[in-house]
Amino acid sequence: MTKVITYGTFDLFHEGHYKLLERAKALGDYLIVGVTTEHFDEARGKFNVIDPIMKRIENVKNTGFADMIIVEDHEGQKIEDIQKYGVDIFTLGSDWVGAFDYLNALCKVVYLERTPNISSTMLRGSSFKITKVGLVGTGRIAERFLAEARYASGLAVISAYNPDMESVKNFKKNCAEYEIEVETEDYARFLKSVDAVYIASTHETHYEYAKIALNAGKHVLCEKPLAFTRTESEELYKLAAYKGVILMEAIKAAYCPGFQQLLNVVQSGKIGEIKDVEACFSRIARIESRERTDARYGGAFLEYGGNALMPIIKILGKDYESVTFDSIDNELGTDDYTKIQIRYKDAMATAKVGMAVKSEGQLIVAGTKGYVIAQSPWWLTEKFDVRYEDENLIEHYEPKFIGDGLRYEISEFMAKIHGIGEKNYKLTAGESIAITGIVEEFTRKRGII
Ligand code: C2G
Repeated sequence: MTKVITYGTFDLFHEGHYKLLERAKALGDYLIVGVTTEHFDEARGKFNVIDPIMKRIENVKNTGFADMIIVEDHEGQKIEDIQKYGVDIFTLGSDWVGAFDYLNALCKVVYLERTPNISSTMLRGSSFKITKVGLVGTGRIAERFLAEARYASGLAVISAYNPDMESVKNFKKNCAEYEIEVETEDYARFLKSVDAVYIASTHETHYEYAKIALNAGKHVLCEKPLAFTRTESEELYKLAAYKGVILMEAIKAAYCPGFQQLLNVVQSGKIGEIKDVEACFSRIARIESRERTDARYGGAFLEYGGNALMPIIKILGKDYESVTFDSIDNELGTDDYTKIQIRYKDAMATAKVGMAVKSEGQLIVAGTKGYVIAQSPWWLTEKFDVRYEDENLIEHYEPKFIGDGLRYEISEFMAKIHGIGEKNYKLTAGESIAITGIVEEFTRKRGII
């Protein structure tokens, strides 16, 4: 009996998939089909899969060609499967020519001609209207957004808004290749040209820009801090719900796959009850940067606080009992370095942020049985360990992370807009509002608002 194996995502099942499976089956007597998990697809840079895995399996099954369906969830699995199932022929479409020649050492490799003019990517393009995105603000982060948006599907960044001519001049110079229209006068006019906005302007403008955009029925991805007061943040989420549009706070780490895995490990009970979370985020900012020159809204906390507070709120929850701050200030009166102590009924947490003080950017979650440590820079969560009293016992995790991480956040924003994927759990409105609550305590205490 000749055993054949093939793999695929089989998203939005189409004729190309059908013909491939038909010919794969004809290569032998028994066909095994490996269907990829969402996690594996995300790890190999496919963020845009629409059908859930059960539906994709069902579609493969309905062709009647597969004698066995398996799930593919990690790199290197093909080698395992071929040996495990005694496979004679490995086959894939001709878009993969050469990529799997190394499997010739184990079995015969056959590339089948790809069916022309049909693909999941094409179908994705026609199932949704492309979301036109506008950038509010034209600083460094807006530039990074443009570069990363190319890896997410379903959107086109078409315009930008900023009344600051100096910043617009730099943006036009640095981002000429993207051919973005820049509006410098009329925010309402700019909003008319887009379906969604990414707000990356200065902190104090986030709330107003977000509110106007939501009122105009636009989806909003807003940089942190979303607002300076809890009431404002609540108002924005209520407004988004009322208008039936998406509002997301852009705290990048929350949307990264590695961080999700870390949360799962923490919540699995492996390290017992959680008693302490320590998160540090520091970056020595350039002397001419806004966070170092703005005497009112500059400083480490407003710039990086959201990053360090996010894992605390995700792990210990929204209902803290008290928050205290301690800062080292500079001559402008903004904070170079701030420690935030948060007390919960049965646990505590510390967040440390620095823009002119550098420290180890790690995340430690301490429990009654052990602890999780995500090594610097934890916010990418490319590696973390679970460690115990017995120092010989270490479980090491190395989740995949691609690019600078923004593409995960952008993909999540698009998935929400298109109504695909899971419910909103990566950073909920409640968690984002709780983070704003801490921002409010800081801004009030220091007389910023
Ligand atoms: N295919 C085809 N003709 C098309 C489109 C796809 O023959 N017009 C084939 C692909 O070459 C592949 C299979 O259909 O062999 C499944 O395609 P995808 O769902 O796009 O999966 P892919 O990303 O190619 O997964 O481990 C996963 C595999 O490496 C391949």
